[in-house]
Order: sequence, then structure tokens, then C-alpha cells
Amino acid sequence: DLEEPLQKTFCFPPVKDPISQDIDHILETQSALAVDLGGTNLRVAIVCMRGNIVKKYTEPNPKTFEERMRLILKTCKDAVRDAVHLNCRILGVGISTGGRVNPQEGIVLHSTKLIHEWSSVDLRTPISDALGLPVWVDNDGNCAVLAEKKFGHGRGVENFVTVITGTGIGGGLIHNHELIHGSTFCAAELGHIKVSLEGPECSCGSQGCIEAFASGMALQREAKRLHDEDLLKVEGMDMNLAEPITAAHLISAARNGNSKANAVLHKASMALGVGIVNILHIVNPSLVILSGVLASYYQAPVQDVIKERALVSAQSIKVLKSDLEEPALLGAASMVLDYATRR
Ligand code: ADP
Ligand code: BMX
Ligand code: MG
Ligand code: CA
Repeated sequence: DLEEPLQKTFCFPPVKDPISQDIDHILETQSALAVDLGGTNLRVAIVCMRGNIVKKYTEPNPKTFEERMRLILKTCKDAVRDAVHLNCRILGVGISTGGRVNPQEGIVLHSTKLIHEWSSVDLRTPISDALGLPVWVDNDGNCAVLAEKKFGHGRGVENFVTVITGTGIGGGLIHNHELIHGSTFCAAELGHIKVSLEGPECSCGSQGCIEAFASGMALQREAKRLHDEDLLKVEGMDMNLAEPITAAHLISAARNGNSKANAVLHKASMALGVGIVNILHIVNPSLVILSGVLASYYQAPVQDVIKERALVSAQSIKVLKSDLEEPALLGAASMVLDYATRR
């Protein structure tokens, strides 16, 4: 048998040619500063070209405009300083934020009560001036869908949507490989799809929005309500009720046989599922990607509602859970990595 000795003879060490080495070096060092502003948290990260989060900073999102701007700038400056030691060359800043955003101008046009004092805010000018870097801004759900398109399940997919659950519910829509912003930058505000004429009040001021039924905040509200009535805790719940009550307590209670918690989650899943059926009937994507804190919980029930309630032609549409660690942050980074290197 000649094969084995031959292989051994010609087995060179894996030395790369100079061009591949240059490309590797660029992919490893060229980086973005990414910011994600949600209803609860402010995150900043150094993200390299391949989409790895090199370093991440998490703070509660301050309640006032001044404090928020101060914290964004301070954290970004810290990150720029740290990037030097981490061998990351920052090409620019990408900002993901709740609210309607004009990405051409880098302005947050309007926000719901989820982020106070966050309407008519020019983010590009002060941040670009303070850091001496180019700045891109878009809505957080839109950023999440950009991340799926570049790094996640949406790679190469022509038409798909993402629904991201955090404090609220964000959405992003790719049609013919392009991000849809709409006529007044209000497209893909998927959390504000209405599934009921009445229903719980939403932080947008309206009623019956899927965000008011199924978001982290909505489930937290219901969990607290049950807890206040002493109806949350059941035997077998491994959760510490001394820590702040969240949606996680509600899920744990339901799993341990709490029928009231189960009813709340059933309603939330139905609302989200029916909302997603509406999306399928408007844009007919080939894929729905769920992400955020509740994605694993919602994946199966949403798929079931689609089977039960969608038109036959839309029933086979796949619902996947995102495999990205931080879609909104990664999407913010992708704006920098794609646009800063475009010639
Ligand atoms: P945002 O982008 O809105 O700031 P995050 O994505 O950081 O939000 O998620 C925060 C929300 O998720 C809060 O509403 C919080 O109560 C909820 N949450 C936190 N941990 C969990 C968990 N383990 N399971 C479900 N919800 C959670
Ligand atoms: C709200 C709305 C959306 C946002 C969504 C998810 C504001 C400030 N926010 O529906 O623009 O995409 O929340 O945000 O108007 P998150 O806080 O859950 O990350
Ligand atoms: Mg968020
Ligand atoms: Ca959106």
C-alpha cells in the first residue's frame, strides 16, 4: 500500500501564502464599536470583522437623555482605549436603538415610553465628533435582521423576517436581499402588530399590540401580578423569589404545574403566533427567525399557531431560533464592517 508513506512524505506544515496571511490579519484586527440601546440595557462591544465579540460592556440604560448620552460616550471611550490593547483597529461606530430611526441622518425620530427622552435625537453628530469616528445608526430590530443576514440563519436568504424579544418586541424585514425601512422609517415595527381590539395597554400608547402580550416586560408584568396575589410560587420551582421577578419565573411556574402562569403564557404565545401569521400573509417570507430572551420558549408554540391559523400556502414556513449571541449588537457592528470598507 503506497498511499500512507506518500502522504507522510508530502505532508508540509500549513504555511499560508502572504496574501492569505494579510487577509487573516485584516479579518482579525479590523473591528467595529457596536452599541445597543434597549428598554432595559445599554450594551457596547468591540466586534471584529468575523463577527466575534471581543469585549462587551453592559449597563442599565439610564432614564434621562443627558445621563444616557454621557454613559454612551464614556463607555465608547473606554472601549476605544481597550481596543488598542486587544489589537483591534476600530473603523467606526454602529448604534442599534429602540425607536424609529432615520439611518441616512443618524437621527432617532421617535421613541415609545420604553426609552424616555429619546425622540428627535441626533446621535451621529455628537458621537462622531467626540470619538473622531464615522457613525451609523438604525433601529434595533433592523440591526438584528442585518446580523442574521451577515452572520446567522439569514445568510443568502432572499426574503426573511426576525422578531426579537427583550423588554419590548423588535422586528426586521429583508425583502429581495434588502432591509426595508418604509416611507417614514416605521416599517417592521413588528411589536406593534395588533391582534386584539382591546387587550392590554402597550408602551406605545395603543392597545392589543403583540408587545403588550408577549414581550419580556409584558410577561414580567403578569408574573408580578400573580406574585402579588400570592399565586406564582408552586412546588418544585427552583427560583429565588427574593430576586426581581421576571418572565423566567413565570415560565418556571408554568413548567411546575401553575395553571395561571400557563394560561398567561398560552395567551402570549397565541398573540405572538397570530401576529407572525399576519406577517406571513403580508410579506410571505421563506423564514422567520426568533431571537432574544424568550426565543427558545416561543419557537414551538409559534410554529403550532402557524400550522393551525395560516393559509395553506404559508403553513410550511420555517421558524428558527437565532444562533447568534447578540443579534442587535452584531447588526450594529455589521453596518460599520460593511459600509466602512465599501469603496
Ligand atoms: P433590552 O434590549 O430591551 O434592554 P434585553 O434583551 O437586555 O432587553 O432583555 C431584558 C429583558 O429580558 C427584561 O425585560 C428582563 O426582565 C427580561 N429577562 C431577563 N432575563 C430573562 C430570562 N432569563 N428569561 C426571560 N426574560 C428575561
Ligand atoms: C419597542 C420600540 C421598537 C423596538 C422594540 C424592541 C421604542 C423605543 N422601541 O417596540 O422600536 O424595536 O421596542 O426593543 O420605540 P427592546 O427594548 O426590546 O430591545
Ligand atoms: Mg434589545
Ligand atoms: Ca424594526
